[in-house]
Amino acid sequence: MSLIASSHFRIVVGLGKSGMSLVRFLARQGVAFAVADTREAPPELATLRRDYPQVEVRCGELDVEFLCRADELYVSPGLALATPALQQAAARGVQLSGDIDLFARHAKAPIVAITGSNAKSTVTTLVGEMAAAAGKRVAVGGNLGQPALDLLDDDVELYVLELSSFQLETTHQLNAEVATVLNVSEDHMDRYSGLPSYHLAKHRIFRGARKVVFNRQDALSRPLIGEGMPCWTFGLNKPDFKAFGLREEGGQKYLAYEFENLMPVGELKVRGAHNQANALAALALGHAVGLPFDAMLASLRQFTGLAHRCQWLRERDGVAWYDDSKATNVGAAIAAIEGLGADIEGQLVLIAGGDGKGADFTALGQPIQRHCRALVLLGRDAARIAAVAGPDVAQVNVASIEEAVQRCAELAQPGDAVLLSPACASLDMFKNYEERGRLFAHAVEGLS
Ligand code: UMA
Ligand code: ADP
Repeated sequence: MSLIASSHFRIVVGLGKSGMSLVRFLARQGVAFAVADTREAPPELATLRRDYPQVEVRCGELDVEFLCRADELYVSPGLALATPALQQAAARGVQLSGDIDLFARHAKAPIVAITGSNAKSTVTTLVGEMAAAAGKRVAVGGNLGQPALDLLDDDVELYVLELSSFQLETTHQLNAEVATVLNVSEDHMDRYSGLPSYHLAKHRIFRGARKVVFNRQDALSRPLIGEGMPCWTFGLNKPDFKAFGLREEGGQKYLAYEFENLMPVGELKVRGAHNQANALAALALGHAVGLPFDAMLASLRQFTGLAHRCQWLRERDGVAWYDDSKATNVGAAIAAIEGLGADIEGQLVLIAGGDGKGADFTALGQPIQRHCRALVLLGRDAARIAAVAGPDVAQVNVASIEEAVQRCAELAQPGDAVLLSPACASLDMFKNYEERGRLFAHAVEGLS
């Protein structure tokens, strides 16, 4: 692993979770590599120095001459490909790649690949649980948390990967058994020039796919595919051939495939129309890789949802409290407001605001006016959300999540629900969305 200029020399750029998984993988392969990170003290530096003391590491501003000693750079998802030093290295013939590309080259089992602006983690987890219930040795990870390269194992029979647009930017050929874009709405506009370039990144998931699944109610999720490509759709309307959707019979709504009812929607433990769409997407993906319906439906009946995704916390004085801290973009918050708003007797008291990542909040206006009694705003982009809410919804500005909870307790009436669904990233006030959700739940528990 010494630093030598050769046609087989790689540099791992970024030393977070993905970077460290690349280091472990390349070391196992016996490949020559070095590491770079723009930060002076990247999170995994101590681990690298302890476990791989022979690997050269360069921290701080990226040095183009150093990068050009490699034939391939594995760039971490957190680092924009537009970073000048990376672009200069690419212009000089260095290949830019990432952990998912490398994973795809080495995975021996079929891959279920899942992206979308929202619902990725939920659908990925569901498909993983369905596969396990069907008796498959399944490995689940990617953007969800465990880096893909750490999942590689010859015993695995099925990989289920959540992939972000950042990971897909560096993925040239994924060759998934089945790939899907669940939905596309604006996100990460601080990193993309606009929706078209974000959309392009997402659709790289279909490169080399053998089967596809898409959302027939979201045109931006639909891939350009040849005639012979096996393809299933999902949506909340009535399904037709090769389609999953909702059917009504005897006043009951059912999850359905083609013309057959599979199970009553009321048997799902997760709430809201968006979660019905997620269940249908998971069924479509599982079906595409041959999972039996009985195992898939058993998983759906048991699934109580992931933490911080429209998670029910408690009932107090006739008011239900929900933590949707993972709603870090406008599309996610709209799904939660509409899904929950249509489900309750009263109205919503919504806590929103944070780091908007350059988003346009206009689309939030209507759902807020339709479903919200009051808006409790915090964080950097609070005023931009206030501006789209209109004069008929009461608005309160707060400085902390604890104050938000106090104000919501005063504003909510019996039959209402309080919903933390910020439509923003948390990083202006919290370590991450989990911390925001945890502090919210703690304050809610603390209410007398
Ligand atoms: N960074 C630098 N300099 C570098 C490299 C990174 O400043 O040289 C900064 C980035 O700006 C970023 C942070 O470090 O803010 C983390 O970046 P990273 O690439 O080192 O991240 P990892 O620790 O490898 O985690 C990544 C994903 N993170 C991102 O894409 C930002 C994790 O998704 C993922 O779970 C993990 O790989 C394993 O696959 C997290 C995420 O926030 C949950 N994803 C975004 C999202 O879901 O919206 C896309
Ligand atoms: P991701 O991994 O894509 O961020 P999650 O499953 O973690 O997706 O859900 C994130 C947020 O997206 C949830 O908190 C909820 O507000 C919203 N959401 C969940 N399902 C959907 C859906 N089908 N369409 C739009 N928004 C959704």
